[in-house]
Amino acid sequence: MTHADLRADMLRHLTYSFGKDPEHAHIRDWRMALSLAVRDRIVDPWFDATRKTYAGGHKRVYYLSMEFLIGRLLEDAIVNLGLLETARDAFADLGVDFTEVLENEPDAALGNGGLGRLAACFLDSLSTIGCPAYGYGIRYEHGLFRQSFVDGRQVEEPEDWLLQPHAWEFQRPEAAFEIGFGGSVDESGRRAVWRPDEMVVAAAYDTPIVGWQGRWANTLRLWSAKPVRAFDLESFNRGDYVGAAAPEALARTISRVLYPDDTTEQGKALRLKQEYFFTASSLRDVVRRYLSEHDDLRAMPEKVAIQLNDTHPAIAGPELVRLLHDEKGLPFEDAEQAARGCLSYTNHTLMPEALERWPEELMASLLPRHMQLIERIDQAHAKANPGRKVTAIEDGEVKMGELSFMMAHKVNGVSALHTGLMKETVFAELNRLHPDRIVNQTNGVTPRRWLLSSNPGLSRLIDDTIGNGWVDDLERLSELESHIEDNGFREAFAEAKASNKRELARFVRETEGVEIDPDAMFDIQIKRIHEYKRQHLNILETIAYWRAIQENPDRDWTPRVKIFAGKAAPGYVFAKKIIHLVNDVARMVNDDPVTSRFLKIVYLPNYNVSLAERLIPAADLSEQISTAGKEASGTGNMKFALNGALTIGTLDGANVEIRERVGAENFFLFGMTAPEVVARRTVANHAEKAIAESPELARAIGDIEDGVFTMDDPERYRDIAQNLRGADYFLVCSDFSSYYDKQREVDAAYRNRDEWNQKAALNTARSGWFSSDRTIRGYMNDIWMARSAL
Ligand code: NTF
Repeated sequence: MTHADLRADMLRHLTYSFGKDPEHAHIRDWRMALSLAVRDRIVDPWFDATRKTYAGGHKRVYYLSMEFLIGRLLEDAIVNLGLLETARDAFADLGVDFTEVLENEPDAALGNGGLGRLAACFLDSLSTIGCPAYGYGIRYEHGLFRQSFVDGRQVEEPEDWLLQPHAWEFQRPEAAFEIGFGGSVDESGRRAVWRPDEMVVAAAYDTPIVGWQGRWANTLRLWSAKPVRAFDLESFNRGDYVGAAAPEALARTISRVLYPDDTTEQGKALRLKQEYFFTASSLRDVVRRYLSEHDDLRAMPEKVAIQLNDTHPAIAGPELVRLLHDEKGLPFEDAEQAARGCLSYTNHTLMPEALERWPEELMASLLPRHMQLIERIDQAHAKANPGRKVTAIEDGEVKMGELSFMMAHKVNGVSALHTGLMKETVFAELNRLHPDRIVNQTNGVTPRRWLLSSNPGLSRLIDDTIGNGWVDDLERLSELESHIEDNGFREAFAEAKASNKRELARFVRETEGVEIDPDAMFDIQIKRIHEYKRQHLNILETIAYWRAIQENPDRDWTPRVKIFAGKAAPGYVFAKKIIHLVNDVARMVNDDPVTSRFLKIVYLPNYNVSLAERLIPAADLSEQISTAGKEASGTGNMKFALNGALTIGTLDGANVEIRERVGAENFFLFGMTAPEVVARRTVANHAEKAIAESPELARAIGDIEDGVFTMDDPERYRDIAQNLRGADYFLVCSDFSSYYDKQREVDAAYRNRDEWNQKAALNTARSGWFSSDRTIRGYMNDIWMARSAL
């Protein structure tokens, strides 16, 4: 396709799809026209893929996820179709700014963080590999909230990406299911019959996901909740207009908003409804599709693999048993076995407060038949394993992790360390009973988005050095290693980074009005704000560094810019305080005439996928400083290493594997190991002891306690200080010295810029294993028993 063809297609869409005269088109009109022109190119490969899947009788993979954090889709599609230059030229002809067009697209923020972004990377890899697959989720009207700061405090505003037409989706009025809630179970007949007393319609919206070079495209099918009867005419005729619209409003609530919290359960009936809503509609769709080609439901595992992304879709176990047993008439044992053969479960966290548990009462009132089936599944498990006391129901609650485990043929963790801890801790007993069930699949990230499109400078250098075969075979980055000795290559590598940093400095100046020096070290921590991720460790170290500079301003300090971004769950008070603290410290430090040559702090608001794409390519130092044993994997850590940032980190999650691969000498390790963390917690007054041993820490805590950064409100951070001096569950104090000292090693290392560049380039060259293509192949081979259809 030439740029003239693309231009003609856009003009046609502008005129005939949107009724706009090019003379009066806004950026948004151009973006929509380009999106449709590009979408047209995806439809044929998409149909082809579906035809090939049917014709070849291929097994299909179904990825059920409450979250898909896909971000912008236009650039992804353009890059995967190889149309980047074509589109750029077409807009040059039209005299329209192409970058502005791309940046006009709102982020589809249908997720909170790592779990949702992982699902999005997996979709890209499944299509690139040509594995027949569907993503299933919820079409939230409002994605993750928009964050802004008012006087340094986080303020949340609703996000409304669907206010404007969504260019990528196709509504499927023919694919709709009625989903029930509540009611009772009639057991008088041969089969139990569930009679719900509330119904909503699940309506499907499909987004094609095209893989690298357009060889294959899969479908992301998102469900939207609609009322069975749109409108109550009787109330309307009585003049009760609000009442008339009530059924619609009630049904719609189910797909209205994404719960803005990935680590604590709100215990809300609505959340359970959302979970059942999308799981039940997806499974009905799966069974319908299977039965359109096959008739033996017992053989379903040969053609169907269903992955549960965390426990959010855990109701899939009982629901599939219900469909096969109650509705299709399979004996319970056969139904259970067929369901287990299809289902597998990924665990993404061991934090007790994040492991879903639902009160039996709530479950029984919303899903009475499922509660019965859960009891039966639990009993069957107990009977098969006599003398064992592990159960899915305990203390009046249904434990969704245990239920998922019992109903899955494979259960996986997301990094080697995390999988090991799963076996030793939460699932120890179940692992003893089913020693082959738990497997590891270390997370990965898509190189299409996280290197090729977000870091064009570095990508060009890689292309020029080793060709472009790395994009779908990322381990080929290792071929860069032999070039690292070459001065020319190292300089070009450094220049790619420097240019990304200049671009970020411009962005920070324009959006925040803060001047940062592109030659300073860019030290970046971006992720959800959580105590276990320890943004407060980072800011305490920053305060200590600031004090050190103040005391000795004439020393030759290594200039740094500390960059933070991330959202806190709206109800998580401590996390919001950490945000406020960082902003307060930033205000004071950035205005300090003595230190500001050496130290700047920037907290960028409204962290999302697009902001990550801007920040990661410009990073020198990646902060991965969680308390060991708490971060299941991390995926940001991989993106940074791939883009040539060095990591300062603990032995947690996938940091362990990153360090093994990039080499210990190219990674700044600090802090306690997971077993040391467990032991340290038993030491009486561990925090007090650590504070007594570190004057830097004592002073930094003293500063926030005495209101140094909050003259207007000296009490503001007393409780943070109190927490640190007291329980300090996440061991900020105990790890502080090790972190502070390691940061000084980082300073020294950065001064030898050539050596630093060499380490950075080695990080890129040795990160190929962290491609989500590798991860997906692992799932295909070890869990799904699925093959590429290409
Ligand atoms: C997250 N879990 C983990 O906290 C991350 O370490 C991991 O990289 C991602 O999953 C993806 O595996 C969650 O978001 C949740 F919801 F489980 F807490």
